Amino acid sequence: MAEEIEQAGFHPADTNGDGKVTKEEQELYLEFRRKELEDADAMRDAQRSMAWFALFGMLLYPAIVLIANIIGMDQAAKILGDMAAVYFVSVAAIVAAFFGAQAVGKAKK
Ligand SMILES: [Ca+2]
Repeated sequence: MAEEIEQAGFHPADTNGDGKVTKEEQELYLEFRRKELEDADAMRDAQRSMAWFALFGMLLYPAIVLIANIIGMDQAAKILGDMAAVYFVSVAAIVAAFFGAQAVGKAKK
């Protein structure tokens, strides 16, 4: 922390630049950092649930086509079959992007 302050020339919490960190500035700074961490946490949760949702959709897709076929919705089964190629590529891209982003995030640390 001390090195960072020396490099930047000022303390990040010192918003009015007088070289001192008052109690209010300290509180504001900590509040800001806390919000940043909470946002990052919420983002990770959202990405994770999205990846799971996409994955389940991919796994259930053939079952849904089969069910549509069995209960006699031939038109629905045909449309789902036609959509499958585009759907699988899109979902694979989402899941790949998720794991790719995770790998990059880990490599940075
Ligand atoms: Ca100050």
